[in-house]
Amino acid sequence: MEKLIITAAICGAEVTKENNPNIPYTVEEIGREAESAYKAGASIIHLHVREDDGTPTQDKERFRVCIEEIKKRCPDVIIQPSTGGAVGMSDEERLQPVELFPEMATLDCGTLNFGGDEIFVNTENTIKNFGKVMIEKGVKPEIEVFDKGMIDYAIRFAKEGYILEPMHFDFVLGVQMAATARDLAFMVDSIPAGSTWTVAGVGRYEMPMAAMGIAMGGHVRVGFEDNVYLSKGVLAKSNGELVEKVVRIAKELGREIATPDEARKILGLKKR
Ligand code: KMH
Ligand code: ZN
Repeated sequence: MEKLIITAAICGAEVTKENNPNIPYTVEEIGREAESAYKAGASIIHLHVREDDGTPTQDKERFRVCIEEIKKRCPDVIIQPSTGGAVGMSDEERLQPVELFPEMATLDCGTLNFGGDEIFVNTENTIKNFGKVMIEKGVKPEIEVFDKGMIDYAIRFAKEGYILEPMHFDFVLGVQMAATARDLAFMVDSIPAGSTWTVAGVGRYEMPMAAMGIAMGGHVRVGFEDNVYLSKGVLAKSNGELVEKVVRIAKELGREIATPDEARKILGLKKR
């Protein structure tokens, strides 16, 4: 089997220090969490940034300093800024980190309920525009899909020229769609041949989905954005602890861990 790409989603836009005091807000904290994940075996950092008080922001300058801090600590890691940002942000706000020409960025392929009254809005025009800008800037999208219909959107938009193939998908399970073996198998079965995929199980589904992803030959995303616990009732001290757990499971199942350069090869990225 191909080597395993581990993505660490170190921060997110929703979790706070009330959920886990180790959630990073400041530039130094974001650097610290990226480094802990990288040292443990993550080759991609999925990046949201915050103001020092924890407020989520898509500010380009904040991304620039956080990316510099991460690169200082983890020179070869792949940095994947979010273009999802936080619920309620405008498209213009969300797209800002793409202006920094990252190797990758997320591309959310549909609208979904995000808890309570919150709706994470991604209209067809938003998706097409984000896809077009990413093609123009040579940024590889990680296509975030929260249900199977979003895979179908991505396939359609690829046919219409808004997304380049081969596509790389992230199945985010346990938000809109359930996180079960059947659901994951359905998603894997639904993507075009030649695509790559990773799975992010949310909350208590993080490690079961990671184990399934490893066994099925896909890739894995873990981190505070998706889950703040190392095990039931035990808060993770760092993103590194979550990545270490994935590495242990992978070793037991005979999957080697990809370095950032090996991940670049698997995903067809050009180092910047
Ligand atoms: N924070 C969510 C509203 C992404 O990074 O692209 C969107 C999100 C997905 O986290
Ligand atoms: Zn995210």
